[in-house]
Amino acid sequence: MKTLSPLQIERLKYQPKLPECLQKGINSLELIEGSETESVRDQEQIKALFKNTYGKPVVTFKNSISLNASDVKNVGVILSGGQAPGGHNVIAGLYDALKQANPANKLYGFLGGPSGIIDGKYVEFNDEFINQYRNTGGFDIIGSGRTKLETEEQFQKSLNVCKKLGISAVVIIGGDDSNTNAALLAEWFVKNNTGIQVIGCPKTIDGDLKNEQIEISFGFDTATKTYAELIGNIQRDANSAKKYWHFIKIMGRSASHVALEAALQTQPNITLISEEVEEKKMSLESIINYMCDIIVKRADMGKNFGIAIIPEGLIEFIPEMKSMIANLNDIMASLESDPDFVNATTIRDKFDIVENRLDEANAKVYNSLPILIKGQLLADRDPHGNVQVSKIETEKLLIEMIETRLAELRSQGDYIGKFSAQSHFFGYEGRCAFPSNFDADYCYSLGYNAFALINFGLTGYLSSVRNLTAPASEWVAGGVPLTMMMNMEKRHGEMKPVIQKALVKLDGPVFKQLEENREDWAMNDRYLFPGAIQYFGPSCVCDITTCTLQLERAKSLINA
Ligand code: FBP
Repeated sequence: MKTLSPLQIERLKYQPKLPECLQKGINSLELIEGSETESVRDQEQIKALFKNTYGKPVVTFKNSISLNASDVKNVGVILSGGQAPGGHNVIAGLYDALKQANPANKLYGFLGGPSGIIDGKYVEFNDEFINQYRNTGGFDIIGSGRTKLETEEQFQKSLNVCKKLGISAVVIIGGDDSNTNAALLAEWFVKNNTGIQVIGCPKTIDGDLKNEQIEISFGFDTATKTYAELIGNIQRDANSAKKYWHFIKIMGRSASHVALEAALQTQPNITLISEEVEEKKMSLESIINYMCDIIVKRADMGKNFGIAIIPEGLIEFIPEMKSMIANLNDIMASLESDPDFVNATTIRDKFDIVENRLDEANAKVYNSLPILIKGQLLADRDPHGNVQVSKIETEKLLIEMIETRLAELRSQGDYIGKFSAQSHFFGYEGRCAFPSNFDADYCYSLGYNAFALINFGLTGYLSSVRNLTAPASEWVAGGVPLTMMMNMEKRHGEMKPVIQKALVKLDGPVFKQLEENREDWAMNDRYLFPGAIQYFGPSCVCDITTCTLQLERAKSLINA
């Protein structure tokens, strides 16, 4: 019986690339500090909440000829939130740097996400353990979880566990919400003179943890390549059978970065972008009309098939839905402990309770939705208070409404085609893929760099590796203060400090690329078939990163 696939065996041998400044070793680095920083918004409130960690400078590393001696350090690492390809390499990079700094250093992995540090569930890594996971997808090395770290009791318990293990630094690998946890924990550790540092690493396939210093979160590259492969395969099928419209919802939470990137890699007939829907205040009806217009025109050309890409978070951006969901979120927060709601025996009873509490206009919108969607909107919020958009079948909602609209058009003599739809949801297919060479290198560098930040005594920083469209040797390593990315937002009905999510910029080069081409792609089939991720072969095929990064880089060079 085989225990490893041929690709597993080959990927274990891959040596990830590091930026040149990190290649000379962890103990020969110099830290360059920039000027003081401010949070992106709500400066006074953020400063008051993060008295000890606010305003620190952005830092970068460069080589130093003098060797820095390194004291013994024990570090704990946590994988937090949804899986993203490359998480294992962050841990491998962190481990290699830590052992290189001083072989007596120890790395502990907290099990099952942030709850591991609270409950004291951990493993200690060694070479044999780490080596099995190099360049593999998934988070199964220690597991992940979505526990929110925010209460005094949780912080105190985490401190006790760190003290027991002699841990002087914690690395949290996560997205915007998890790095908000990292910022809160860093502040608490300083406030209480614990001497424990906290460093974050930017993870999430959603690509929404980015700003001027963080070009992209890890996992976006591999996940979008995986979805693009699948979309390309479906496009081939649609173009062969010529009988189905495929509605493909793509993971990515609120932001449409993943859907947009996958669309640029494949050139489908329709791509909805949530941020555009919001900006243009497109109602559900106008979205349906926009899609039907393309379906009807293609049918007139004899093409009763096509591909429509739908971002996961679309429903939250349709103005009437957004207002209803915001109202619903507040109501759901208050209903969590309401016995009538909790003990309601049928879903219809729950609908009634909710409808009676919604404002009149929002109740009307809620009531107009199919039962399936009404029920999905009542699913539990995640621990951060977000609607779990992955559980709302927007693709099915659109199909149902399009069928109704096309029937009306047919009865008016305005539609002569056949509409048969297939729905898909791509998310889990990409979150644990073998990391692309880009993600394997980027993640290893982020982990290695996280230890460099620890070695310089920093806390409340996010590991940052930039200049990502250049070869890895030219990447720039450093750190960004977490408070710099924060603002105040409503969560569970209360205003909280959180890392700001980066949405698709409608005046940015990535959206523009879609905008300039989508009319052509709608009618003429310009499908691209990216195929599977390549791990071996010419570097122009294997190491190439996303259209998003390349277009953003090209724009920044023009502006420079
Ligand atoms: P993170 O922000 O935690 O990285 O989430 C990524 C993600 O894949 C989202 O795209 C998706 O909405 C969510 O996780 C689904 O999470 P779950 O599988 O826990 O329901």
